[in-house]
Parts: sequence; C-alpha cells; structure tokens
Amino acid sequence: MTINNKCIYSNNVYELLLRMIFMAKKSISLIIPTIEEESVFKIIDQARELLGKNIEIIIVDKSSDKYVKKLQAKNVKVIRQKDRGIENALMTGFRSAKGSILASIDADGTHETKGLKEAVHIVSSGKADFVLGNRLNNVQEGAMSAYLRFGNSSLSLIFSLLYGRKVSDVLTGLFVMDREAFDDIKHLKPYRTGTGFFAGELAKRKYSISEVDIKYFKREHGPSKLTKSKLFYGFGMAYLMLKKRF
Ligand SMILES: Nc1nc2c(ncn2[C@@H]2O[C@H](COP(=O)(O)OP(=O)(O)OP(=O)(O)O)[C@@H](O)[C@H]2O)c(=O)[nH]1
Ligand SMILES: [Mg+2]
Repeated sequence: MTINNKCIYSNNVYELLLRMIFMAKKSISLIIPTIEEESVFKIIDQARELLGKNIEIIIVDKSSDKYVKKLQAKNVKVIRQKDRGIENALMTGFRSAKGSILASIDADGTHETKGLKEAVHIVSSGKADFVLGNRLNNVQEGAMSAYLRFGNSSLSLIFSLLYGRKVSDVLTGLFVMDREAFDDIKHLKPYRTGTGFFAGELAKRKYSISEVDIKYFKREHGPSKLTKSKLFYGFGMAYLMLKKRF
C-alpha cells in the first residue's frame, strides 16, 4: 500500500517536474515582415526588452542590400523574400521559426509592442491558441483615416459572421499563435487576406481566438508597402474570406 502510494506520489512529482521544464522551455519566435522600414531597429530592441534577450527574431525582408547589412548588425536572422506579398513573407518566416510560441508584428512602428507580451502570455498559459492585437479601441491621432477604420471594421465584421468568431480587428499586424496551431496550417499556400488568412484557417480548425487592446500609432517613416490600392485589396479580401470559408 505504502509502496503504491509512494509510486503514485513520485509519478505526480515527476509529471509536475516535466510540466515545469516544458513551461520554462517555451521559446518565442518573432517574425517581422519588412520592406525598408526604418522603425524595425527600434522594434527589435523593444521586443528583446519585453520578451527576453534570447528570443528568436526573424526578419523576412524585401529591401536593399544596404538595409540588410544594417539588419544583420542587429544579430537577427534575415530571410530575403523571393516571392511577393505579406502573407507569403509571414508564412516563410513562421516555417523557419523554431519557437513554441510564434509572434508577429509589422515593422513600421505603428503597433504598440507592449501588446506582444500580453498576447504571448495568453498563448503560453494556454488561454487561447491565437491572439490578435486589436488596434481599433486606441487609434492615436492621425494614425488611421475614417475610411480605413470603416474598412477594417467592415472586414472584421464579415470575418466574424462568416467564421463564427467575434473579432474586432482581423487585419492587425500584431498577433501571436501557438506552435501546434501553426503546424496544422503550415502546409497551406497563403492567400491575400493578411492576418485574416491565419485567423480564418485556425478558426476553421476550431482553434480558440482572443484579442488584446493595443495602441495604433501614425506611420513615422516612408510610404505604405502593402498594396497600391487598399480599396482593391479590401474587396479582394472580402471575396477570399467568403470563398475560402467553405
Ligand atoms: N517582406 C515583406 N514585407 C511586406 C510586404 N508588404 C508589406 N510588408 C511589410 O508589412 C508591414 C505592413 O505593411 P504596411 O505597408 O505598413 O501596411 P499598412 O499598415 O496597411 O499600411 P500603412 O497604414 O501605410 O502603414 C510593414 O512592415 C511592411 O514593410 C511584402 O510583400 N513583403
Ligand atoms: Mg503599417
């Protein structure tokens, strides 16, 4: 009896230890897509401060050689993107990441980096598989026109109705996901719906989605890189969200 009890006790301790080691070993990969964004250097520093010096930072880049040299001096992994589009850039970055928690943030300094920490905490504690940084409750002055705000809210509403998940800002550039969730979709060819691609494919596979509020700042340097026409991109996204749902 005593022997059995001892055995049960040591099994529990063993399990607890294993779980503690597993939790401690959770590693973070941060993927940043960029085309010649000056703000990326500040974001790299902030991410290390928030998430630890040892996080893996992967920059998926479509910039000049001069810019890449500056990036390499920051001791990050740089992947030079051969194809086009932010969705392909993100997929390439995530596929080469080693972490058990996978995060992403735009390189233009518009998303509040603090949100990464909160979102990582939610995913690493198992409260959600996918967390989006919702910009729309804290848009700073001059950061988003009424027209773009309407577009972002409308596409989020379309997403919520189609995929049955209440999401306020499906096109945010800050999000975090669990490695296992990503492994389930890593074989897919991404389509042009920005972060909506990850949200949609994970929602279809019944992964849980949650949001954290972040501030959204005005772009400080250079022009937009995403597309020549946000209107065209937006209609395309609505169409693809519908098409890929079923
Ligand atoms: N590697 C790579 N990065 C991209 C590509 N398109 C956009 N990016 C980056 O993705 C992020 C989001 O693009 P933005 O141009 O900021 O798009 P946006 O936020 O809708 O536009 P703004 O409101 O003008 O900032 C930025 O860090 C860009 O540099 C791409 O095709 N490849
Ligand atoms: Mg931007």
